[in-house]
Amino acid sequence: MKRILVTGGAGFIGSNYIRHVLAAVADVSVVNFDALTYAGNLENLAGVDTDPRYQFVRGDIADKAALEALGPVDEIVHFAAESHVDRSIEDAGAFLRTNVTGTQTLLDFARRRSLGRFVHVSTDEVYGTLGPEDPAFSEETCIAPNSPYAASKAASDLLVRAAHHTHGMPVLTTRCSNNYGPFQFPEKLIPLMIANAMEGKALPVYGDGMNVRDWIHVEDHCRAVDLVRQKGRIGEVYNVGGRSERANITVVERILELTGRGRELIRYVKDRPGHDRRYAINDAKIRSELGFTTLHSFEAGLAATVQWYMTERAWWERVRSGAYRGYYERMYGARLGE
Ligand code: NAD
Ligand code: TDX
Repeated sequence: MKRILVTGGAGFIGSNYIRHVLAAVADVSVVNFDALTYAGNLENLAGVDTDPRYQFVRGDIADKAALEALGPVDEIVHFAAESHVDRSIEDAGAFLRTNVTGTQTLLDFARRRSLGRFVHVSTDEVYGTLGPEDPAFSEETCIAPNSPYAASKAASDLLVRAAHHTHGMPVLTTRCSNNYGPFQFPEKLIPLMIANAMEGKALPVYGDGMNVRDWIHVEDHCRAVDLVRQKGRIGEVYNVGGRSERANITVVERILELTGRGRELIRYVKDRPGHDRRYAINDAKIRSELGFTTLHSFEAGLAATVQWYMTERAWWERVRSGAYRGYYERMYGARLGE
């Protein structure tokens, strides 16, 4: 049985990945290593946390001693990051510490232990921005990050690349477009708009609302990451996309329809500084080399996601109120004597 160290497994994509891999692959177990920042929520793993193949360890990827204290692991899937662009514009400090120093600390740990595959989960934002007629980002597109978040992720990609070239480490990198789906923190566009619409609050649309993102359902991204973990070629980068480019305003209008609210909730607000205009992904490589396909259309996936936020209203209300932050103490604190 392979033991996978999943960093950032209490976040949006990491928790979906743990659910996916434990359900889809019989002979793996998972150590979820997560610092539980504001974005980490163990309630995302409710139900999975009783699986005997699952273990949670609270720790920081930039903390060498915390990593060293881990028991045996075979492979790493690295999701842990500061992930929100607007926060990086306010203060880039945590982004450098976690995304850059943390990734190097994790690489050093993997090298000391001579671990197997190290999958680095990156983003299409490292490629910068596109004009309306530009061809989509391929793996050959030059890195040109525009936000402190994207720059910190690009730095981590280069450190991962260097670990392969210098030390021969068995690394693989994925660069995915915008994810949506269950358990996404309601600071990102889609869950923020759904929650605000449900509460009858204003929906803040940056700039002219015509910025374009390529949306992929989080389950499709998780399947792609695990395909790369199992079958990807060592040292390679794989783009992952949803082939669903949409202008932000189109997404917001559809959320209003799905929640039964009107356009009067839309507020055009001051634009994000340095706001990337368009992301689009050329995903020919992962499709032709590894046979990847997406299973969710954006229309059906968005409708299902709105339905999830309606059914799981208690989940995001606890996030918004801050109540979710007590979960660790209740579940683990007493047992650990913390
Ligand atoms: P998220 O913000 O929801 O979760 C991040 C998780 O990492 C949290 O559980 C947090 O507690 C943990 N974490 C943060 N700093 C840590 C540290 N120093 N040590 C240990 N754990 C730490 O993020 P997400 O949206 O799930 O994104 C996961 C990964 O996927 C990130 O690397 C992100 O760059 C990448 N990505 C995200 C998207 C997207 O649309 N959300 C798209 C492409 C790539
Ligand atoms: O309130 C908002 N209003 C708005 O118009 C928010 C939060 C966002 N937006 C716009 C900005 C973007 O054009 O919506 C678009 C999507 O914004 P985010 O959800 O913040 O995502 P983005 O900046 O595109 O970055 C996301 O995709 C790539 C993730 O947050 C990253 O972690 C990932 O790497």
